[in-house]
Amino acid sequence: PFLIRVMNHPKFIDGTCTTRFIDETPELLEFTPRRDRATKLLKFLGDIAVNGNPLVKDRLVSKRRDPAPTPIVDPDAALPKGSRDRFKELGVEKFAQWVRDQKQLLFTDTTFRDAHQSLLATRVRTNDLLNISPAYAQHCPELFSLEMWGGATFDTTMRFLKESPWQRLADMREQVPNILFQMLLRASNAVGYTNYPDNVVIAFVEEAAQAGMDVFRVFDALNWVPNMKVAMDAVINAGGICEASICYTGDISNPKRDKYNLKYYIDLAKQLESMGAHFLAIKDMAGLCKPTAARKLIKTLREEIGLPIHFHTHDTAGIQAASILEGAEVGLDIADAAMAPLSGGTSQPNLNTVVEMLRGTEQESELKTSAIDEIAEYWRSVREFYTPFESTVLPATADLYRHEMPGGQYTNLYQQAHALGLSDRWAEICEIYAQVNDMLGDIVKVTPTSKAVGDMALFMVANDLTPSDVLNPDRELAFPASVKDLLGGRMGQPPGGFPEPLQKRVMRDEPVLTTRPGASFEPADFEAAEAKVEKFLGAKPHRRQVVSYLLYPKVYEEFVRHRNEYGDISGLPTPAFFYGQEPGDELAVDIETGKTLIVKFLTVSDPHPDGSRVVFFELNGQPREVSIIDAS
Ligand code: 3PY
Ligand code: ZN
Repeated sequence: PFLIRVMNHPKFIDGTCTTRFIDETPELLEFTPRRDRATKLLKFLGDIAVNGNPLVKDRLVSKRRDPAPTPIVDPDAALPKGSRDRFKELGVEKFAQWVRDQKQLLFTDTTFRDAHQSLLATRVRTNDLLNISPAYAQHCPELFSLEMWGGATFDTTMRFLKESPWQRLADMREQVPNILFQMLLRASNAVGYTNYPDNVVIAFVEEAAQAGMDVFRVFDALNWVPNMKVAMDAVINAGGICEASICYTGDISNPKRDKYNLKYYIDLAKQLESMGAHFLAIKDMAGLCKPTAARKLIKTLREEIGLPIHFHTHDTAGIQAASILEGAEVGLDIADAAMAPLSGGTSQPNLNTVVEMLRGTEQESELKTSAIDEIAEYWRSVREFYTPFESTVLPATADLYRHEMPGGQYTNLYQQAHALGLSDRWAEICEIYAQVNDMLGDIVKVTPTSKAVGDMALFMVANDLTPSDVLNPDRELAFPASVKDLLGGRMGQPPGGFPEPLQKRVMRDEPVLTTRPGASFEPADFEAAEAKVEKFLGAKPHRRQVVSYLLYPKVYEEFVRHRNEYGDISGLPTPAFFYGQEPGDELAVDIETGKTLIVKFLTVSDPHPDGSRVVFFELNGQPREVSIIDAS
């Protein structure tokens, strides 16, 4: 049997809980009243015992049931000063200057966000992030930041894991007060797939900053600067660190690919600098920035602009560590990398080995080998929990440079193709993806534009359409909604606009936007949204809850429904969350200071005539049973 202490809100643990607590920690509004919690938790575990967790249905089974071992952390030791302390001490401008002036290559660890978004379908649970957080705070204060929020995580925490993204942020913040937190913000698309009204983007940024976010990496999926301004201003006004991105596509080392050439990127970077960015990110979402290109781009950026440069890449091609090293030699300030067990392939390059590769060089990192290797061991075990979400290994061939698919999309699109029975036509899908890009006039492909290109490619392959079939006005074709969004200008404008024949063909007589979408949207009605949320939440919502609803109305409502039924299940160990317990297994869940639930699973009865089964537990030594409808 395994016995695990499940993290609870540290403010409860350290006894600083006051009446102001709920105001400061609104994510707790989504908690159930205490007396119901045990019953709801048993109901959840009972349901898993009888019906299984639909999340892992028909998927490979994880064999790991033991907790992942964490490095030893002395809870009484003072935390070493880290990047966040320095930022607070210096203020943003001086902090950015410090980053630029110092010599070592700094690192952002992406394991908490992009690595599992790229490798494990963004399914890593808060509990697994929290269990290792204290070790980072103690042993890795030399990190520039932890990328741990934003991108797809906001949606997937609620949609699949039935967790509050706000609670994840607040709880990790408590555990790691000394290292900067970083998030990926899709500019006007916030953490969604389509442009939102400006007041939603602004409210989201304000709430994120308030909940503990420091560095906001802002990008627009078409590198369209007008679409970045609202989000960048919101970050600056909220006191955050504004890291504006240039999304890298094409190939600056190949003069034949001249749409996105060196001048294009430098001009873009200068615009972002003049808009008040504090840091500049090169966002190489598909891993296309070859070592020679990285050297040329980073060297020129260092000469042409005054901001620190942060390089993000995906290792899909297998050679991107070389791009980081080339960049480091010409003044790269910060690189993104992932802990070894969650690195490589469509994820980021390997943090542990890149750090070692720099030993003895002028850019040597101050990160300690023993500390990051021990933490890597933890992630190796954690990855074993997520076997159901491992994707088919898809080694990239040179065709990566043809289709230019982002790391996060590569395995995802393959899964979609598989679900449509098209996995044997994968190479063809990749080629059609490239042709769709050509038809669109060669655009930047990253969420959400990459989704539109992927949807169109699948649509064409599934219907055996060639590019000329698509343009043929005599064919009745129902184009995917994302493609209409893109060509209707609702994701913004690419350099040079969209090719007219395709745009006309897809949009027909429907209106096409050429101005900034956010400028023509009605502002969201927060009061009306608040009233709606209050109804299903059963309490007056905090602005964070209203923002969740405005970003993802259906997903948020369904999340609250789950929480009303089962309570907060984010503290359960991952094996129990996916598979329930074995008969005789015990687990311990701290629900608040001094209140621990010890849940021992005993057995499940045969079905009753009404289709229900009784699940027998011991709760803190007392027999308890719950009746669950067997859905099979
Ligand atoms: C996201 O938008 O989630 C991405 O990771 C894009 O690269
Ligand atoms: Zn990425």
